[in-house]
Amino acid sequence: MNQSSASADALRAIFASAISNMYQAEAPQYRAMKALVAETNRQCLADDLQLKRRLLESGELERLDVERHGAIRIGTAEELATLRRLFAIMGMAPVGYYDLSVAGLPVHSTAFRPIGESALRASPFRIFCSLLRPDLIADAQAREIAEKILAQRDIFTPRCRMLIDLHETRGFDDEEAREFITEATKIFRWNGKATVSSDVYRRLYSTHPLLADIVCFKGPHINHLTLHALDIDAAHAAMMEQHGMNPKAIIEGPPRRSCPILLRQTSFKANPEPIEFIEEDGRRTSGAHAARFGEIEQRGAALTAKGRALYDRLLAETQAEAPLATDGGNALAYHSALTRRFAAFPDDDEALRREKLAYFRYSPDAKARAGELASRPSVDDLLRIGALRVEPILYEDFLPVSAAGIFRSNLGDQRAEEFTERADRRAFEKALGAPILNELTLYEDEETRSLSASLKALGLDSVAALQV
Ligand code: OOG
Ligand code: NI
Repeated sequence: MNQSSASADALRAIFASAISNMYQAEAPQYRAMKALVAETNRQCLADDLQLKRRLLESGELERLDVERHGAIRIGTAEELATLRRLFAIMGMAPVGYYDLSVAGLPVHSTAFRPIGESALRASPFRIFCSLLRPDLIADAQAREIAEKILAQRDIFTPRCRMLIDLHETRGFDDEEAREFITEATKIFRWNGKATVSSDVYRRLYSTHPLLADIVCFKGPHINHLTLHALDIDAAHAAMMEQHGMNPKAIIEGPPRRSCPILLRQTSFKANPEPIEFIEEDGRRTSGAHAARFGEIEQRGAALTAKGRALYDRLLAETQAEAPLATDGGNALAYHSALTRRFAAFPDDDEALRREKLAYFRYSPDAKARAGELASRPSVDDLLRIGALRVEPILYEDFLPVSAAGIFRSNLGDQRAEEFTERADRRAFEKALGAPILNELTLYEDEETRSLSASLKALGLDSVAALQV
């Protein structure tokens, strides 16, 4: 066998582009949003030549139109465990545990994503993956119906399962790599032919709209893809102006800042699409189902646990002060409360670093020579004389409150139902068959690694050479 030369990074990039093409063909609304975002990004670049140069130099310009993430919802532990093995082939590992029970959603989630700067640069594509939690469905009869249907479906083709096994034992040749992408993409396609009767659909929908979306179809269709907006406020405004786009009233996450933090995101809302049921007597009847939408995001610095606690507190204060109405009618009041509360969050890189609110990547200045340095300089000394440089590490993960907001605006669910918080990370990991990586550890490791490599490059081999 001739081993395929396609790396995990290359497979992920090809997969992301296959998923994008498929979703654009399936969802014209998304295609329209993609065109609109490309246009606002173009505007942004025309207005800010410095930004354009920076993106050009980092290679980001050519990847601007590439999707940053997609999302799926799955029904069983077996589906999750097999998806973990499938995504591993494309260099995507489960990072972060998101408990969505707090928001009244009977799911918990992780993100399958690339790890490390070079992999993220090669292709940033992630899949936000939510697993149904039958234990949160109070209606025992609905739960039973759902579990029975899920037990009967196989979201993978036999060939797909075979290719996963094959890769784990001996890798792919070129033909198998190509086939793998085709088989993997198929899992996530839209199929408007529900596998259930209209009665069963309605029964599950009235129990929880998510239950119907997860259970009634052949597989876990992509429910949205997400594009990078250079200026998310401008892109959101453009979505508001576009006739029939129907965007969410707000941008989830922190307010606009000069030093962006975490993740800001917004979406247009899912529209009902025609589907077919299969009735008990074999007749096909028609119905409608709203599940699929499009999203934009803009990312900023990854926060430390301390920074994240501050973010969570300010966001909770905002929500207490100006609870967002389900129809988003008070978006302006929400927005002004958000801006006011977040004035308490330092908005310059140096303060974020000094107060240990965000993670930073260090790099040495090649021109600085060890001889010019004080004998036991501190990191601050090195920064002051320009021997060390820092830039915030980008946040590559998700935010549970934002995710809940995105879910909610797309479920057509008007009930303000709340479950009590019932995180169950252990159960998720058991289903996954592997531990979930901790995102904070990844950022912290990267910060530590970049600092020690920089010191080494400056001839300050160990931390002992530093004043602490
Ligand atoms: C996932 C929503 C979460 C995000 O960007 O926070 C998400 C879903 O609706 O299935 O994708
Ligand atoms: Ni999303």
